[in-house]
Amino acid sequence: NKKGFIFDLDGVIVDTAKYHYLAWKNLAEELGISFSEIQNEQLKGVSRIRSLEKILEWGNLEIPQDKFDKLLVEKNEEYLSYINNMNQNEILPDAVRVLEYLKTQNCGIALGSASKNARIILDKVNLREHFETIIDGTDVTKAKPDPEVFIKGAERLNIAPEHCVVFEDSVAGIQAANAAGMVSIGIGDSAILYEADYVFENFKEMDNQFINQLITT
Ligand code: B16
Ligand code: MG
Repeated sequence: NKKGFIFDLDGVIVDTAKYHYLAWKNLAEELGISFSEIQNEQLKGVSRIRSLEKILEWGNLEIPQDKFDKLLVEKNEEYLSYINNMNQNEILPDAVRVLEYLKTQNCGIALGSASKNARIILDKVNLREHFETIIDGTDVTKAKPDPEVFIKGAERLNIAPEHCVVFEDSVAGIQAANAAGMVSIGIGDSAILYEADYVFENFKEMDNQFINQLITT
């Protein structure tokens, strides 16, 4: 059976989480809401709209819809200003090695991201051609932890969900992969990503032997 591998973007392929953090922090502070890295952890993998809703909840603040929409635009503009300066040096360690190895093993490779900016980011770091198909925030109606993004990825790869493996850095994303019936692999802190089937600090810690085991079982 051919295996499918679905990669999250932010926090797995590139470290854009730090740019989301900066942009959300500035926005929160403008609103007089404090915002910590611990809270930022809860926004990883979460859609843009839901992220702003959460920040407003934390600050106990209600705002009219037009202001809400304006803040979303502002946040994205600031985020894009950081993205604009990105280059290939910002690809996370060994992500390309794993992508290239999977290709030599004839596996299906997809991107499954909540971000509406996924294609812009992949182009910035010159990785777009590594993915057979891209599912991003413009393709889904239900955000992670809903499995929609990964189920769509499996469909596009034409591989059954039980033959797919997901790499994720977020709690919501691991939950989405589990709900999709896929093997979930956390990239990051095992204390945070304890719901994953396996956790690696980063791709450097993942050897080809482990990948072969995923391909053959
Ligand atoms: P955008 P991923 C997610 O990307 C980020 O982790 C999350 O922090 C962000 O709010 C979301 O994308 C939406 O991003 O504002 O660019 O549409 O981790 O699913 O690749
Ligand atoms: Mg992520």
